[in-house]
Amino acid sequence: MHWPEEEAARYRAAGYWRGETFGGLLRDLAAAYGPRPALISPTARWTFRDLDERADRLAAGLRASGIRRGDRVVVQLPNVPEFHQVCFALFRIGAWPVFALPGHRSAEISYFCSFTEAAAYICPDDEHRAYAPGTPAHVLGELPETDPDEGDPSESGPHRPAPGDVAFLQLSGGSTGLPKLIPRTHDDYIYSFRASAEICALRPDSVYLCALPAAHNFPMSSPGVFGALSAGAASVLAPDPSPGTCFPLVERERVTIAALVPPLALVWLDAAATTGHDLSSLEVLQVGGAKFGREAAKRVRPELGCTLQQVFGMAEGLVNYTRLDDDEETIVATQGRPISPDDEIRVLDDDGRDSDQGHLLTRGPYTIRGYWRAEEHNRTAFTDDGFYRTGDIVRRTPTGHLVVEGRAKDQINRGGEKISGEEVENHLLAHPAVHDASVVAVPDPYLGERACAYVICRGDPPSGAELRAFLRGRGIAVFKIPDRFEFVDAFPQTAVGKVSKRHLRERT
Ligand code: AMP
Ligand code: DBH
Repeated sequence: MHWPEEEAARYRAAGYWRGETFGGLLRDLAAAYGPRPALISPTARWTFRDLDERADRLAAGLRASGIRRGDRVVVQLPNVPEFHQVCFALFRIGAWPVFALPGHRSAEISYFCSFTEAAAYICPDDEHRAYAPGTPAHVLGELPETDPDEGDPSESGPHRPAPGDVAFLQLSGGSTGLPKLIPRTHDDYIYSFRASAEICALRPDSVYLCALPAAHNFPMSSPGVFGALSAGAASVLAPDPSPGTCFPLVERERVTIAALVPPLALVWLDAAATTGHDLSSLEVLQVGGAKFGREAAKRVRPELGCTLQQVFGMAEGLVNYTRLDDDEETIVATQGRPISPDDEIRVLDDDGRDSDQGHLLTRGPYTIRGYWRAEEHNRTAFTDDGFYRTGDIVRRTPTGHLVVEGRAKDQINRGGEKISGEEVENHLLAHPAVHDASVVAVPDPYLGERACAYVICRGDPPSGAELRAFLRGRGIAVFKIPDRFEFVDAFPQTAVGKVSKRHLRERT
């Protein structure tokens, strides 16, 4: 799961890993930027000092409730300052947040809690408690804050989290039956967002808008709220990403940089044409999570008056950015180049030979070497020498920029929301009338892709509406419910007799 010592030493010597922890980083930021705004929501304004003190008070309360270093705690919260308070409180204890998304429901939450043997579940309201019946829950609004003890055990002594320790578990979008958990360390993650903040030219008077779910890796670290904090900049937490909510916030807080997925960027572009709100403070619009088409990308500068930055990243590590000073053609036509000079990129054809276009593999100072407790899956997801097989098909330009051309993994990218085909198939197979199911991506002009379920039934097929209701009843996140159902007698097969998802995709 960890980097070989030789490579770790190299990353330290290069100055990427600086031997810091999240708890210590926030302490230093509070000392440097104390009274400046750190987290802003429509109803709250927390300074760096507020965040530091409130993280301590919550760490003390959570410790009193029995949470210890190394415990896992499933965190599912909306975009509120308490989300980051919870993160830093757990980081200081050395307990690991497991970052669920707001859309996750009982199927996902109960799985995260049982698989990680979670010590607690921190959730938005009382209704959510039912998602994790056996796990003690803490509800937003009633988080246990108390006065920190003298000689806080998290800040000294043998129980202090170390820079090489796992800080949290992030979720992979998944391409196999169940989502995989991604162990990120203090050292590697702090490097990724600090270097990102530099690439995005963040400074203390920058204002970052977090409109995507704060738990997602993109708004968390590319450069995200953590990157903004590390630069002494403020973050505005939007309750939802719509122009109706965000444009007034951009105007009121003079937002300089915002991050969106492609479908939202289109909605923003259309709304900007007629808005009465002043968006002139925007300097950079980041778009990532799914491919942003060239024609849409070309609209950003003329219509929003700011620089587009394409971001191609993954929670497993590697993040690529177009640079703010790249020429316009590179900005609109590529998904950027890696953060680090030590991000190793390999592009291999189907036969495993180095090529300009093909399968993207990567290894580097902030890319994991293995998923958590997934030994068997790790044998195929990583090469013997530690490269992560991203499952993405890319083309590499002579300047080292990457263009995403497709995907080899069994995943649907629904406007940036990742769906594992196999996971949804397994839920469909639980329906008594379903003999077999295959869930694939179909093109969509707005979302890029939608999910289509091909289903072979026993006897009379149920309606699409019935299968949809069935999946809802299984408690899976709504975004995973297929947009379309097609009933067929057989699936096309590959030469070796496996279901050919490629041929299914081509049927639509
Ligand atoms: P995850 O593993 O859930 O963090 O999702 C990461 C995946 O999202 C990548 O491997 C890509 O398939 C996809 N992705 C992220 N950003 C982009 C982008 N800018 N263009 C195309 N695909 C992207
Ligand atoms: O899609 C992603 O997972 C993603 C996109 C942009 C990501 O993890 C990131 C930037 O860090």
